[in-house]
Amino acid sequence: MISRIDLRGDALPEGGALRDLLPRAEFDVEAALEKVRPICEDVHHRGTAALIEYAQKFDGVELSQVRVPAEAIKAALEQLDPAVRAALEESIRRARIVHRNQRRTEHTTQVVPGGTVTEKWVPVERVGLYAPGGRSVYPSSVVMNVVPAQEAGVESIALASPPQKEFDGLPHPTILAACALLGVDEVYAVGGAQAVAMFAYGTEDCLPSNMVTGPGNIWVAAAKRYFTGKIGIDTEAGPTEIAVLADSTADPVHVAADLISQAEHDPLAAAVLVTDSAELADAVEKELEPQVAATKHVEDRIKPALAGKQSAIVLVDSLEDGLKVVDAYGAEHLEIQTADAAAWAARVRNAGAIFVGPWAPVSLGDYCAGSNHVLPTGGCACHSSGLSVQSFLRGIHIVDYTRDALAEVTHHVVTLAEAEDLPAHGAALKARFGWKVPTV
Ligand code: HSO
Ligand code: ZN
Repeated sequence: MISRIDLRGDALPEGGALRDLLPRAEFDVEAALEKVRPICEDVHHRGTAALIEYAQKFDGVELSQVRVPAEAIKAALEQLDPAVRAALEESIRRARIVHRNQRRTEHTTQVVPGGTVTEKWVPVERVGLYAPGGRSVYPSSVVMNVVPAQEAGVESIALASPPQKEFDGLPHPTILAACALLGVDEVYAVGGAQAVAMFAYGTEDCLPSNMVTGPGNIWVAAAKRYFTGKIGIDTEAGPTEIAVLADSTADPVHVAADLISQAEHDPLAAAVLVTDSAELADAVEKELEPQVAATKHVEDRIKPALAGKQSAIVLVDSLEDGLKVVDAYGAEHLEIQTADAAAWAARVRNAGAIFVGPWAPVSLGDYCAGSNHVLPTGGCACHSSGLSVQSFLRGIHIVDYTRDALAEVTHHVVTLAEAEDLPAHGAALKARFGWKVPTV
């Protein structure tokens, strides 16, 4: 069901070479880009008419408008199962506590007497959030996108989610109900690349956004790549990944359950166990069989995900080597199920989020830990973070110098400008002092 990679014996290779030995899904966004480009440009030129056509073509629904009426959002909340409502409210409450703490404060640094640099934090004005439909209807992802944007102070938040045939062309009712709970009233029944294009270019119904965030399938990822550099984009979301660093103290029942939990997302999802214990490896492998058999999305997602080349049990000589492996891998989610888990967790450099010890499974983080579940995948954890308040803020430097403070440093600026063959840069300062370098 799951392959093995045995890295015991020889010394581990370093960095990139080690990474090449580790499993990873192929997620060819470049190829999808070719298909996505004409869709985006069509939305640019024909606006809502194009969106309605794509809803018919890709989602099989006839829409007369793409904006979801306020009554439909209200009705979705009224019809929401009370237990789901209570759970979503708790998820929102916990996420708010954590994300509120991420707010940045303005900082003024006095560089020299009379010379200050203030960094002020300004929210992005308008963001478009994407919530997938189809296989992955995740109201929890609505929470994870909306809460940081709101806590950052974003004024204008719009959300798009694919129209669903069985709900009269509206997005899934739980998505709409989550919007209602979060106070998001601008919602569009638009899916895929066309939703990203709608947000990026704007249409007659939807103002353009400065930024688009949210997970999605390969078409959404390709559209985000298409607009990178034109608008703000969070990291491209690839298939979900879980890595578990475990030793002989780990409970194989927990480890197997956690690997399966993320394999449940997608046939391309990755489940990787890194362990120095061959006994644990055997026990987890044995445990996978009955647990997989007892769950739901077995044939279409879990089995292909576990059997795919992106998943493996990696055997190492020691936890020190295991640490090197998980750092080289840079998992979206990393669980540490070892003795002294907190100490090992503190040493990890590369992971989207780290889950410490036996009582912090990834599923907790997916819904109710307070942490964000929109996290970097595909090794991007080596350079990027998950979604946070910071994702929606810009730090702007405000430079304020007095005449004396400028005079004092002018000779340095003029020297550097000349060294770069940019004399007009120096002249901009000299112009203020009778075209001379002031002596102070
Ligand atoms: N594990 C997914 C998020 C999710 N799980 C949504 C359940 N619902 C990616 O972090
Ligand atoms: Zn999940």
